[in-house]
Amino acid sequence: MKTYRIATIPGDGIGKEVVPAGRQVLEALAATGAGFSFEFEDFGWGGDWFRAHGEMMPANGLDALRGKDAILFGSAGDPHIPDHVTLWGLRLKICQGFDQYANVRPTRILPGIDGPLKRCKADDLNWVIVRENSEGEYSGVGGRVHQGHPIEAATDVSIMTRTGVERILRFAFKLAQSRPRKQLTVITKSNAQRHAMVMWDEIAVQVSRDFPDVTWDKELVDAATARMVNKPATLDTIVATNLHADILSDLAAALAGSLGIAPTGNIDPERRYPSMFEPIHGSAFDIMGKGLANPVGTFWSVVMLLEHLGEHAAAARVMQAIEAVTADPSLHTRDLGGTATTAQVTAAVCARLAATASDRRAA
Ligand code: NAD
Ligand code: K
Ligand code: MN
Repeated sequence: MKTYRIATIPGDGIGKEVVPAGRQVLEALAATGAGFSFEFEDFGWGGDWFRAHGEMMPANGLDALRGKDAILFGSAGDPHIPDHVTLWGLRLKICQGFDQYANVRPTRILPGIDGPLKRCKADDLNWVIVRENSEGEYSGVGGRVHQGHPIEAATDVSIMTRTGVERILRFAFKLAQSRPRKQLTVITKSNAQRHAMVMWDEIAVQVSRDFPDVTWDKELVDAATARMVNKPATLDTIVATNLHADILSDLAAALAGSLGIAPTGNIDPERRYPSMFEPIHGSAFDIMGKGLANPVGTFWSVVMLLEHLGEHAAAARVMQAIEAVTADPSLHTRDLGGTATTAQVTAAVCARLAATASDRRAA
């Protein structure tokens, strides 16, 4: 029987609640005849590690992750440590260290969940946002001079390379091609950002020639926000820069009902390194430690993890279990207007997996 080696990194805040819940779902899946097993290793990196060791993860931390089949991540962000320290010291160190350059963010309205768009039918909102995850606005290049003085100047330099832009556009065209509508929207801000974004548009035209069966269009990022709200059915696969897609995907999650249900994969498409799966939300300081976190975003990330491992039947089983649970309003957490706890939702998904396993045995 195949054994997958999975690293779990809960990190901070509600990451410490939702990642153990995600692991429970994977364990329930393996226990119900999935035909494979997991070997987990848990890494206690994050704010607590920083207080003890002065860094968010050990200097050789990537070496400990290198041999894993996948990583399940929670959140980096601690109320007592500046956000740029926690983010760059942990999550971005892994994403950039393992060149996980494609960040894939599916969004759709799950059964039983009401989005804020009253005119939108569930089928009208079914998107995958592809986020460039290795450079651009989050290149980390820049600095401050004359700090604290009136003449202080500061820069965050957005670096886009032809190689980096071409590989993410190629990935997005390929993903669009694999979906039923074969449709891609390329989002830029090439009217105002007249260098890198113009290059992005040019490369999109070049890459599109290799995908004649994909219908594609361009949209400026500000107009794209309005289109997401007013005409959601006109979008399918979307590709955008690191910063633009970061913002658009929180909007997408909110339109689909809650930040708490949205998943993501930080993917190395060339499979040189392990890929990392996580809910798109952060540490949620306002609800941490209270058992109120919605674990659905983590469970959906587990589905993406299973798909990445090639376990498509198991992935479909977990997705069906999630949808059966969201369809029941008594199992909605507070962000969805309900009263269920993280533990209750987790138990319900695990029970559903057990039930479908006995159905399969009976069949
Ligand atoms: P956040 O996602 O943590 O929270 C935003 C709002 O959404 C809060 O009101 C929160 O309660 C709610 N929310 C988020 N996830 C939820 C869930 N699963 N269930 C129910 N409600 C949920 O964003 P923020 O407040 O901007 O950031 C808090 C910290 O998290 C910061 O330190 C930030 O840097 C960090 N962060 C980390 C990541 C990451 O590691 N990938 C992503 C985003 C934010
Ligand atoms: K996260
Ligand atoms: Mn974000």
